[in-house]
Amino acid sequence: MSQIKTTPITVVDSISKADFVKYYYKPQRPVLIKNLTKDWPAYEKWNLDYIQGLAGDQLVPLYNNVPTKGHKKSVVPAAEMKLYDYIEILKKGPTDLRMFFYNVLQKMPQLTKDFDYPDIGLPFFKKLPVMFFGSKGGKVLAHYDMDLADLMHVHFHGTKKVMLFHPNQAKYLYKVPYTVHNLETIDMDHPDFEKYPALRDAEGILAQMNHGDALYMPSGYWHYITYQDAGFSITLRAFPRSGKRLAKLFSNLLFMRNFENIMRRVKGEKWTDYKENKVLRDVNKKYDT
Ligand SMILES: O=C(O)CCC(=O)C(=O)O
Repeated sequence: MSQIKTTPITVVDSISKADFVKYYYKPQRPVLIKNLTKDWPAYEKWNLDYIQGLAGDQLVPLYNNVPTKGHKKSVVPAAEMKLYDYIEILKKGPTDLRMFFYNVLQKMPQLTKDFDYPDIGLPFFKKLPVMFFGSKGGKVLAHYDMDLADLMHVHFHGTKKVMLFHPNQAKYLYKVPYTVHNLETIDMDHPDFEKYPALRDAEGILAQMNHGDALYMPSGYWHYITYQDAGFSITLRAFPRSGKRLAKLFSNLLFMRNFENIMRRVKGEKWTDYKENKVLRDVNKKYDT
């Protein structure tokens, strides 16, 4: 079966700060680091039972991959339930409900004692450690992070597969205008190359993550994620400090998201349909379809 082309990510057991900066941060190359978190208490402690034990009565928003249509905002929770109950569902699985961008500092500050910001040359922003939860088979739409942060993404409890794309691959990925993701109709695991021929030219990098593995995703890198087991991850972020990337960050956060939500409110489905047709037309015109 035809698949999107990928090469395996570089994997290192451990790395010095000087080497990380020289070989990965400065040139903006992804890398999977096996032992970065072995001395974190989280490495021994973090699993679904542990998080469930600390959940209390808190309610959490849950998201799925069903596109929001009509006049709704672009990101709207599909459900809300107690974290305890959600983890129960995850353990039984499968479910398409995911927890997304859950602010650990605000919601479960006791967890911050279990991890460290590695001294690896990334200027981490310590106020926004965020967690993600998913079920076996759960998929995260291919996207890049709107804030253009450099990301250290650490996985716990099970395994997950991450397909990464350099920002220069966006032209092959059918990015929807005024969003940071590609067309929701694309199945990145079984791509329809007749309908989306540009995907044939995309070249990704594949990372297989196990418990405790840390994945460095440079600024603007696209990621498409498949949970192979129920599990969860934490992402630590370092923001751009100057130049073009900082300007783009502000334009994404202040302009793009608001513009998209205004257009959805005013035009509803006509706007989303227009954009989806436009990206198909614009990308496919180079491919003689
Ligand atoms: O693993 C996930 O569920 C999503 C992770 C993600 O998109 C991120 O860290 O930016």
